[in-house]
Amino acid sequence: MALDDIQRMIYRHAGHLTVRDVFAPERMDAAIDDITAWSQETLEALSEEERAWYVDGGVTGAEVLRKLDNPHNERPFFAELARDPALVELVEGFIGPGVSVYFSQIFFKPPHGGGPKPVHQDNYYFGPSDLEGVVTAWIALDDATLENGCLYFGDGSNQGPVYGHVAPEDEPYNLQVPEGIAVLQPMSPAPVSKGGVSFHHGNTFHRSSDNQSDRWRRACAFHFVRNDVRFVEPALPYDHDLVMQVS
Ligand SMILES: O=C(O)CCC(=O)C(=O)O
Repeated sequence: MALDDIQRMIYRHAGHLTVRDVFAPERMDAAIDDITAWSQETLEALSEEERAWYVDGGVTGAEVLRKLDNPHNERPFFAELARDPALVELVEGFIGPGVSVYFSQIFFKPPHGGGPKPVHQDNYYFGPSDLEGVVTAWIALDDATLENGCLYFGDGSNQGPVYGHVAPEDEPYNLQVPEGIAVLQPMSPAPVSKGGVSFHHGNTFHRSSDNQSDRWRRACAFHFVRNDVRFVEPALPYDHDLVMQVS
């Protein structure tokens, strides 16, 4: 699945692009089955302290995980998804040939739950040697809508600098663009239907809201990097042994 010239231009100018129907809905259903089993196993093994950070049941009161890290390393299903030839061809269209998954995440937003994710830039988290060498592929496992917490992007913020981030004292991992800078950047919503992929440049400001609907919003983000890029200044301790080369 190759990018056309217009898609490349949109990505270069806006810093993000949505491609519909990259994956069949049945494959997304299989992905949901896999993360449901994985989150059940994970919930059973969590300590009380971990529970406070990872669990978010929304108004249902049910125990639901906020996120799970590194599905490409933990689950064969997601390793295969990251290697999907159509996905890899799209990724190479943004950052060039020869790419790896640096980090990956499953995001769960249960009905009427899944708190907001504040404005941030992935390149602040990862600290790459080449800011143009990182693209996130955010795969919609469910339809992501304005009501259930789709992503919002700051158009053109990919062309600006990476700002120093701050974090609330009790959530040191929740790094975010300082309020005074974030408010100056208009953010536009990017709804994605199930099986579509929203790609964003590592500098692009993005955020999501809480889920105000009766429907789930689950997504898998693969943070891809070109193979020559080094991670010189990561803000969090990423495990470089988990980097998975896919082309
Ligand atoms: O899915 C979300 O709410 C946040 C996603 C995100 O920050 C990312 O994929 O980089």
